[in-house]
Amino acid sequence: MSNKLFEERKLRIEKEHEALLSKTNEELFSTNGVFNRYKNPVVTRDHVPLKWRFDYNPDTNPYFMERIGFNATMNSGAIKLNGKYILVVRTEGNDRKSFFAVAESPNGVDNFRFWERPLTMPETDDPDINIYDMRLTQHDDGYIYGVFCSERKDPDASAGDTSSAVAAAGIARTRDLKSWERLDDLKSHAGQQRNAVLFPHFIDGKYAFYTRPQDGFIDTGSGGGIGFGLSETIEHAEVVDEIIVDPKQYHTIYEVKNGLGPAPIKTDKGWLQLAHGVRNTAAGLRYTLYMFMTDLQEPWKVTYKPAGHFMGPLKEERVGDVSNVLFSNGWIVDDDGKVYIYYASSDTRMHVATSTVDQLVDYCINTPPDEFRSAASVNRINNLIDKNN
Ligand code: M1P
Repeated sequence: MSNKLFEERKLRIEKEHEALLSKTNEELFSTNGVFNRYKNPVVTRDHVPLKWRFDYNPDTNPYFMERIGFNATMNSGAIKLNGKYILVVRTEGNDRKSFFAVAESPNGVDNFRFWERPLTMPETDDPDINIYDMRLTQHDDGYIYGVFCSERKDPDASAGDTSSAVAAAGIARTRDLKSWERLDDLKSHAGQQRNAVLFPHFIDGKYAFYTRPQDGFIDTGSGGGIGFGLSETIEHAEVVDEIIVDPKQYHTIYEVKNGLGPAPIKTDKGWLQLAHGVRNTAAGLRYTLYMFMTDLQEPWKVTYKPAGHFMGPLKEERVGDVSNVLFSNGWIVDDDGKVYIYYASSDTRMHVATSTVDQLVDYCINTPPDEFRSAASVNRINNLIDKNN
């Protein structure tokens, strides 16, 4: 028996969904000249396929209601594969659980469509409660690795404490982003781990990780910043010693904590690095993106580091589930040097900004470094004025 309401709703929802998915994006003019933002977000919760959300059977869903709701599409790993721009999207359901789902676009800036099903990530013997924020690395050993946060309840939480959690770096590998082999979580001797990133090359025949040691689940505590360490194997990865590459520091945009974004981009002047820095304010934590470069041979040594943030949340980016946050864990560099920076705003939706390797290197090398005092900042401005006169 036909159901008019079901048919009308289905038709309208499908039409609106298709219009969203096929909408053309628009590059915005850039006053700073370093990168260009785009008019529309690239992946939102409304992009999630309708077949993941609605029961299409009029007998069991006569009102054509959404059966499974989605809250956010955020912090996505990125890679170019078979000519497609691919995001491994942190997709979060209304049930607060995050999982990974692949969305691909023919041009990197619009028309992102999810693959048919979300990614099935195998569990370890100690199942994750929540998984998120995958960094993708095409490694010398031939595999694509996904390193992500695996969250579990803190086994030492006192009775009645239903919030305390433990963060570890989960590791999985694939060749096609479809079938994944789960490896042991990274073993670190420096507390909990989030924001761990696998470096693409062997160093002294070992796997190398950027890390972010932290004492607690939210607070990094004595964890000093973005770290770096080597592991003999990847199947049972263990970083025994972690050195601090980029320390957190008083009265900076990364005063409270920081963490590396995507795996770095190799250039002839060193590795381009994108990270997030966190400071506290009366309105809560503020997350911005910043950049630095590290040495080509010794990628744990910072060579250039512009003062302050590279990108901060602007306009509607400022509002969302966790407001005043920009977070990036994915970028793609094309053969012609164009860079697609994928970033999430306020833990809610995904955006893209584009630049080039040359512009980003120029930004890192020629933006004055931080000298950590107001007087030094004024001096820096006066130097530029003098140069311009
Ligand atoms: O809510 C902002 C971000 O908070 C965490 O990042 P960090 O460990 O650096 O504080 C993560 O939960 C991240 O997913 C989230 O976007």
